[in-house]
Amino acid sequence: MGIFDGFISKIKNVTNKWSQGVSSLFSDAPLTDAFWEDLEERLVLGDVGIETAEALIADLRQASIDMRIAHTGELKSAFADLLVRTLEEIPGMGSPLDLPTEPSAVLLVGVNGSGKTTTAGKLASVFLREGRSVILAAADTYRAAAIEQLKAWGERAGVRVIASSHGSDSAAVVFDAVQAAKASGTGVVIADTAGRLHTKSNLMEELAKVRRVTGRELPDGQVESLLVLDSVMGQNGFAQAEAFDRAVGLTGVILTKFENTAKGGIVVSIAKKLRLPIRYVGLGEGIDDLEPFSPRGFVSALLDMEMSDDVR
Ligand SMILES: Nc1nc2c(ncn2[C@@H]2O[C@H](COP(=O)(O)OP(=O)(O)O)[C@@H](O)[C@H]2O)c(=O)[nH]1
Ligand SMILES: [Mg+2]
Repeated sequence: MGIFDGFISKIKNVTNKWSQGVSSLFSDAPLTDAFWEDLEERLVLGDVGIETAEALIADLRQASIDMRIAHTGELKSAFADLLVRTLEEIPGMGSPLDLPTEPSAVLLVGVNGSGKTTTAGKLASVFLREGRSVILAAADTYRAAAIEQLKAWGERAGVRVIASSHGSDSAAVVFDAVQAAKASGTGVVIADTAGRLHTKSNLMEELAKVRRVTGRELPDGQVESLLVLDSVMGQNGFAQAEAFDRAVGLTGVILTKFENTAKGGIVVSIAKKLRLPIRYVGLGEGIDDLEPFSPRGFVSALLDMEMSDDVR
């Protein structure tokens, strides 16, 4: 089994009206201006974003001229290649986190409800399966319920949770967790953080402090700052990305609730606009519902076609 098989079979099971609509545009119909308009509309509806859609179409139009293409169906594989190239151009896209040097830390940031706490539990389980030791850090100290929620995930996954009392300093919690990992010489600390927005600047200061404290304890290559992004929010979620990036220096994205989106083009706009690799995709609420993201798997599901080198 390849590492991406789970992702590919799970997204293929999702009835996705958007992808059906996109792939049905490629048929034995002659290539006309109407095709380009329909394709652009489909891409924009699917959350690819207007600028990104226009850029993709300009490239594909050029390919259609170069290749003297007469029917839309003949463009399908060129479009698939273009999408794969657009995604794979981002370093790290299509490979799960490798964190070769331990101890290391993964900070999960994002707005309330995006899925950080759930993802912390799922990611702990992924790392355990890789044979790593994991410590969860309950750095969302803002709500008592958040600490309890993470502890429950810790129990489910069977990993230790470092927590402090409600209202305590979140950077201190992460510091303690990193110390615990250092003491054993191995392990990955996964830090769940707060996402409240109504005190936004305080939140960003607090996150920046968490990142600084972690950075004092571990070198850059051993710290990942991942934005946990709700697929259903689509491009609206991008507004926050910049602020989180300023606070913690984002190194990647985990896209949650992907099974619930009728779109999916968000994947392409993350590559084009945020220029960040998608490391994992959340496909449900259970502990095993986190899969490494595969650009080729995504494109083959979107366009309903087999792609060679699917699973590397
Ligand atoms: N369907 C689905 N629900 C998810 C996924 N990830 C998280 N959730 C749900 O989203 C809600 C908010 O998740 P939570 O982890 O508490 O978000 P947080 O506020 O960012 O910590 C919960 O009901 C989760 O079960 C996912 O990949 N798919
Ligand atoms: Mg939470």
